[in-house]
Amino acid sequence: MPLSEENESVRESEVMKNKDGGMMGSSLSAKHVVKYTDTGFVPTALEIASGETVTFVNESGSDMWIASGTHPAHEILPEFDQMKGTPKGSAYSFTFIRVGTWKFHDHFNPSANGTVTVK
Ligand SMILES: [Cu+2]
Repeated sequence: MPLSEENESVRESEVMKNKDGGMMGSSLSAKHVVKYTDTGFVPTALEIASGETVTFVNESGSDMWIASGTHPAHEILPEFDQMKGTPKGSAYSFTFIRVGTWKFHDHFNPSANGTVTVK
């Protein structure tokens, strides 16, 4: 089975900067999306600004439980934790405030993981 996992860095965050007056109130737009697939997260690493929201979309065939590292304690950013599993088609959004590099994973399948860097 050819597993061509070429995660070329997808840098949507660089392209979509539109913060200048802050008058649009567009906090609901899903600017940063991470898909959870049967082969893992896509992309596995992304970079955002503090105050931005990342939406994790479950496109896998299994339940998804997003949580911060380190499995199983999730202590690096405890509030970044879905706290439950949700099925295919569901989504979990989290707004990152704290600057840092935050590892995340699927709590059901911790080998599926990635990193959000907040600047
Ligand atoms: Cu976990």
